[in-house]
Amino acid sequence: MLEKLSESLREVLRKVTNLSHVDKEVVNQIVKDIQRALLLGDVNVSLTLKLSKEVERRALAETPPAGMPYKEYLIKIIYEEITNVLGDLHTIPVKKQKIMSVGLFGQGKTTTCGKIAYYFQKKRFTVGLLALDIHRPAAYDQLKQIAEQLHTEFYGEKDGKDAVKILIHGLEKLKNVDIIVVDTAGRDALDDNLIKELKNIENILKPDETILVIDAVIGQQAGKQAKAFREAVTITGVIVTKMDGTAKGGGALSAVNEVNAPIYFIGTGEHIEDLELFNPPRFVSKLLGMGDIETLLEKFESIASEKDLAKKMEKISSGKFTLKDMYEQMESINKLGPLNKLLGMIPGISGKVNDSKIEETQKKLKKFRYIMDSMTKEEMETPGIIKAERVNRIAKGSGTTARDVKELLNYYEMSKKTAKGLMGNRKLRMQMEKQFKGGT
Ligand SMILES: Nc1nc2c(ncn2[C@@H]2O[C@H](COP(=O)(O)OP(=O)(O)OP(=O)(O)O)[C@@H](O)[C@H]2O)c(=O)[nH]1
Ligand SMILES: [Mg+2]
Repeated sequence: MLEKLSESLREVLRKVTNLSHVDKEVVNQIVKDIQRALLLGDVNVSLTLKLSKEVERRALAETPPAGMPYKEYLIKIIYEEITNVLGDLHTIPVKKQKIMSVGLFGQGKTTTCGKIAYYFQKKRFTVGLLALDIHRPAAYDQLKQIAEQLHTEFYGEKDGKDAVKILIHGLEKLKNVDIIVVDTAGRDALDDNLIKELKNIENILKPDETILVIDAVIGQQAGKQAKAFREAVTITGVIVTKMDGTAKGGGALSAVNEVNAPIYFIGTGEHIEDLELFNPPRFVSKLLGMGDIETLLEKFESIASEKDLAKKMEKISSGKFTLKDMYEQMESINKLGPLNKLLGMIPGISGKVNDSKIEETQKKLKKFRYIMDSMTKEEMETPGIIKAERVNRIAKGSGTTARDVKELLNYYEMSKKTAKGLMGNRKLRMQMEKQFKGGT
């Protein structure tokens, strides 16, 4: 992620670490290096200047606390100033609400609407997706497909011409869901028509959150665009997408400075779960290469503290282990992220992991997910009903083969037996139950 920006900033820090002495001249040189690093990473000029001047000012004015070498203090200042630009940690409120996405053509709005829906679904909210992109004919189908994949509510009018009318119908149709996520149209540039349309939608929808979706690939013009959107509607948060697809990303980061709204999430892939909460201090420590063991621990913790774990144990021990349970199990493994990414967070290991076995397993699990995404609720709860006809339908829907589906079913049978066997072991079971009950 943002390798180029990261690499050039790390270079600066390495230089600082190797300094034999620090004086005004040295600080000047370091500030110049920081400027070069930021500009290379597509951070815009005015932000680069602002940031580096502040580093310079502090480096010359402040004295490190007793016992702290000046070099380390300088690194701390650099870290703090970059973190400052990105703001504090803000997450999107977890509550019933209406969320509207805005952004230019192709930035990832529709995909991100699906990701947001999935995020809230995991938090046990009911979600409805509302398709208001009337300009791109395929947009309706794209969002509908996502809704089907997630089994969420959906409203749209395939050949509708009036976004406001669709919105009014949609609000009525989706009035019972907890969270409404609205997908809007993109454009090459923010023209008058789009502004008018977005304002109309905003007036009627009265969104709790209006999220600017901006991709990390966008480069220097990002700031200008973000500003234009901010002037049209009230932006409450930003999601930076395609963080996996660029070495620079400074453009998007500069844009955040323009909209004056926090980054809620970053998008790190095309798949529905590729959405990460954005934590500026952690992000910057990673960018600067200060091994991020904290993220790792927290992720593990969140999984261990799954509240309904104890309940699940009970279900499994009574012999009911459905595909849904297996899906959830795989999901919690998935939450940890790709194994190689995980290992990369451990200082010292970064970049050294390249295990084709890990990749193979990951691929298979991903395929299983696609297959299960194509099953109905009923099939997930009572896998016994999945016979030849259903197997074929599921294979078609998930873009796999009947053989893959059968492989999954075999895998499920095996997991079920393993789970049952484990639970049959009384001593082990009591031990686990004790651990889970005590741990939550
Ligand atoms: N690698 C990667 N690709 C992404 C991400 N988010 C979206 N994409 C891809 O970007 C492309 C455009 O995404 P859409 O969601 O259709 O973008 P949009 O803003 O709705 O586009 P329009 O409706 O045409 O304006 C698709 O191919 C997505 O799969 C991300 O975080 N990482
Ligand atoms: Mg779209």
